[in-house]
Amino acid sequence: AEGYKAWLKYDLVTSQENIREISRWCSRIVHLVDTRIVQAAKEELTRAISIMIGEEPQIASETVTSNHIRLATSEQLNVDEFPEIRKINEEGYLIKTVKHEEGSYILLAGKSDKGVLYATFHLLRLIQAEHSLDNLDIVESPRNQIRMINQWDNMDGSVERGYAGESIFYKDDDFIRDYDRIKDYARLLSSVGINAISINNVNVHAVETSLITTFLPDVAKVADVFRTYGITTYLSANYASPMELGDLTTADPLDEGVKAWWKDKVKEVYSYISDFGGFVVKADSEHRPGPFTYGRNHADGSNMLAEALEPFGGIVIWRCFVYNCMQDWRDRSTDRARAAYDHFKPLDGQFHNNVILQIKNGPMDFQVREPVSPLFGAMRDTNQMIEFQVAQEYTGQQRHVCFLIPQWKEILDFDTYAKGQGSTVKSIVDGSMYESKLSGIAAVSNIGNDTNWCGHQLAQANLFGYGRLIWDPNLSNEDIVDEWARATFGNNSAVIENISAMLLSSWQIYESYTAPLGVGWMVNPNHHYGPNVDGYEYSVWGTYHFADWQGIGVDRTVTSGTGYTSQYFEENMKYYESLKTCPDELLLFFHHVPYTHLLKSGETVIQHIYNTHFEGVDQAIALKEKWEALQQAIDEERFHSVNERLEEQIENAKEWRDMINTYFYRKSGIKDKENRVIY
Ligand code: BDP
Repeated sequence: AEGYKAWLKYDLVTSQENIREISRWCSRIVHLVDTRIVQAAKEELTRAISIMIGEEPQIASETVTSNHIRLATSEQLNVDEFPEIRKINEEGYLIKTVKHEEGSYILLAGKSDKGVLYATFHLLRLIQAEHSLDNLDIVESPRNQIRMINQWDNMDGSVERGYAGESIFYKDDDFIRDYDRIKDYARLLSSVGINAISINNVNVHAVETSLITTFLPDVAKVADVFRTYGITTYLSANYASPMELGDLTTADPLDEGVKAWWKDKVKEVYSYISDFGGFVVKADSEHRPGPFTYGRNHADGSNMLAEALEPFGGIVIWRCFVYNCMQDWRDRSTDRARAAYDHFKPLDGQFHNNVILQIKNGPMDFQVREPVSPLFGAMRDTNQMIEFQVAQEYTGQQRHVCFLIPQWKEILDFDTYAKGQGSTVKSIVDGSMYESKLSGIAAVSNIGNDTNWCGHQLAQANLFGYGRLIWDPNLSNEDIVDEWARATFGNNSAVIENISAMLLSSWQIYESYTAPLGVGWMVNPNHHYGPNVDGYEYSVWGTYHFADWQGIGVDRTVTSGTGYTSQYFEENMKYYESLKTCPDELLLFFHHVPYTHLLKSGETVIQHIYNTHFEGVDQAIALKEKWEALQQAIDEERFHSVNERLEEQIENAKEWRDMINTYFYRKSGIKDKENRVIY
């Protein structure tokens, strides 16, 4: 199936001229180094080139005098000839066309074998995009250290917030052991530079607790597949494991028995997986166990695990998604947006240096629009990483097109002012700003066992783009889309143009027909798909919009609201606090305003709501028209599957439009200037 191959399609090249050009360089592969990772690189090259030019390349381990691709690490290179190798980091690489009398070659060189593999995927991307190979001169290093994917897979086979079928790892409380599929996933991840994966849901239930006991041989096998692609395996751990597994009656992090238990356990894990990455932990959140039960804090909790992992080089990735999910909506003194900062900021400096805090990009929960979490930059002496959600839980669940790279890029470029102007989130999470020992980026995966991995064919762009963006946060949205579209659909210019236009506008389109002006939520409770204006309004989750007949929005100011704005550094605090400067798109996140409040755009809030909801639906319809124009240029399988989803997107967008508009018309009694809203 076409969808299965995703962006590693490697179609047969149709022009004879291009075939000659590729063959000229690629019919021989010389590897001066041979590790399992280099073997994976060779295998990928062989597979790709065989398909693209219809002829299998020859492989040799010594240099030949005819043109070839040469795989090497810094150990086999003459550093004076390739001084760039000094500039790259452990995972970086060079791609260079080297012309010699005695045989020219394309050099794919890394400081380590991982770099060789990354260079391989990069070269293949260039070939797929019909790039000339004659004068390549590329020097690359990943900007971020940990580039991670979190699977939210459960062992019963379900995937929490999974919109692409079931798990590719588990079924019926056991492993599936389909290593071919896992390998293909590893190839997809590695091809965009992902180097870490946690393979089970952050909500660790009874069965998954046994991943660190009876299932260790299986975890080891999965880790082995990922290792070949330069990816380190992690597990989500249940904080109450010692109790859950029946060994102890407490999970108190300061209890000597508990400490000893984890030390033994970790030792056992490393006896199966010598390069195990460590644990991802969701503790004291949404009914998960944690140190609070014992009157301990999150530093106590994470440090205890960190001590057990430390001798083996393992780390603890401790999530900051901690808040009271049983709060009283009538109590305005609590604000869920404040929670992460309130819990963690006071603990700055108390975490061991093999603990890293994983902070969701926004203070709430992966909404279409949120401000950046104020925790970024606020903890100078604590390792931090950011968490995104590639899975589109609140952004159309892979039934709507919503290309999220522009959102993540905006977040990474956000200036926190932590150390004055220019203190961007990207320079915090890449570790440079505070010279953190550990740093990086993680995201919730969007794949499942659907043939095309992501349910929506176009949702593959989010996984691809995630990897590319965190490798190099300075890549542009346009470049990422262009790379993905060429590798996935070929080089037909109409296809590239329309798909790029669709993806690049999709986030704004989704935003315009859903919850307005940063207020968020308004989704159906539990499954979170589709509109439900008051679905969460009078519940315990802390997710409110406070709409009444006079106005809407959450007052998070210091002056009259929850004081959330005070968690930002001064520049941003003032910026959000004042109605004059607070940007339109976040207005209702920070302020409660009358419907007649005038936006910077010149529209009133109520008219803005009406307009954007009508425009959004029109734009969704236009998305489909752009796609339909490509019918002749795209295979039937992918054409129809996307077309069906676009159909559903339009219907669902109409539902959003009508429900939201009618609701606000009734609340406010203010008519749409253009008389489109039905009472
Ligand atoms: C929310 C999801 C929930 C997750 C939680 C988390 O709705 O299923 O368990 O985040 O991140 O977005 O822990």
